[in-house]
Amino acid sequence: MSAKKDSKSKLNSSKKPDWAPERDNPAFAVKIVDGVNKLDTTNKKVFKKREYSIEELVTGILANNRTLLSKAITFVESNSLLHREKADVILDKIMPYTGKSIRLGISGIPGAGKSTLIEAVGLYLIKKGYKVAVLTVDPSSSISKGSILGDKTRMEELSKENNAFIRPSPSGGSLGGVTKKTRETMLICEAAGFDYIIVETVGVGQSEITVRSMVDFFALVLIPGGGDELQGIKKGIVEICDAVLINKADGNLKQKALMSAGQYRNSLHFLQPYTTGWEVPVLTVSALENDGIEEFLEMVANFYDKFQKSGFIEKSRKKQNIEWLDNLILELLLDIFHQNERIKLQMQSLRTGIESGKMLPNKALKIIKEILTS
Ligand SMILES: Nc1nc2c(ncn2[C@@H]2O[C@H](COP(=O)(O)OP(=O)(O)OP(=O)(O)O)[C@@H](O)[C@H]2O)c(=O)[nH]1
Ligand SMILES: [Mg+2]
Repeated sequence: MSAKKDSKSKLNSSKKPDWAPERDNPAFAVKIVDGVNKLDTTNKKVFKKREYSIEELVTGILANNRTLLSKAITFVESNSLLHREKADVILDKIMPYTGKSIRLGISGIPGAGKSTLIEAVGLYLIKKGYKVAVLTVDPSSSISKGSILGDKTRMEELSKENNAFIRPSPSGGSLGGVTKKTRETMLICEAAGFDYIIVETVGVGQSEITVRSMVDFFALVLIPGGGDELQGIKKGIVEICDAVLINKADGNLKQKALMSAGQYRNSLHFLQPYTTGWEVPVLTVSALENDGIEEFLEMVANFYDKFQKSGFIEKSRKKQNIEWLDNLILELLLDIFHQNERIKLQMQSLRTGIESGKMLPNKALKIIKEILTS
């Protein structure tokens, strides 16, 4: 430090700690300098986050630039109106570059090994020269603003790969909000050239239905033993999947896994497959030991081969987009409804009327209709 600077930083003695020597002393190793005055930024470099233009972000996405890709996704995930507008422009511009990825959904009970499986699948695909993006839809994050998937979604080995991109669920907002953001993030990742987009979700609520409606191939991960009821999953989820994977088929669970697979094969026999013309396979795999991963991916490739040629995938994606629009309309209408000042004024008394038993819901609805149409 120069002598000039030293003299500048001489502290008023009242600010010095009592252990500091009266004068600067070369034997004293610690030099006392002024603290940073947060408000005084004159003559100091202020590091501001660089703002990127929409064009820069779009070019960055198309070039698979991770910094710009993440930045664009932050706009999609943000609840700010300004960011929303930016996200809409970005989505508009990247639209022509979307639709080329294989979209896989992986659902299953908590702890079934979904993340471990996705990591094994991702590493396998990367070795084959593909780019893989992993997104998660965590229903808990919309309720508790935390994430039950949390640390476990890190997929440490996969995240070290240059050709992998892992994005955990955005937190906050309704499940509808989270899934809307995931759909948009998926499109951005497609434009960025990821060959596979894998979406992980816990199959215990509503989220698996919404994930089903944004992917082409939906796999359910179960563990050896126990029927649907024992595994805490809803019966319906088996009906919407394209494959059942009995994971943890290793060590002393292997035999049990093979038995469970047999049982699932039998019961699936009586179910109508979600994808017409596809017989839902039941595979035993071990994500931990990398066993069955190749077979699983071959099966996915067969599925694509068959249904891309037949035009089914394209048709199904169009249908999904219409469903997406329907959901957005419902959300919009609900929003307009709750923002209506006259409705706001009436709702409390209508609710009280119904709760006290003095009014039936159909009477309340009639009043609401009158407000909306008058
Ligand atoms: N033996 C064995 N254990 C496994 C296998 N796959 C995952 N596990 C273990 O199961 C536990 C849960 O694995 P995760 O991959 O975090 O499971 P998950 O389904 O993603 O869990 P959530 O995201 O919390 O629902 C971990 O301790 C894994 O090491 C497997 O093939 N065999
Ligand atoms: Mg997980």
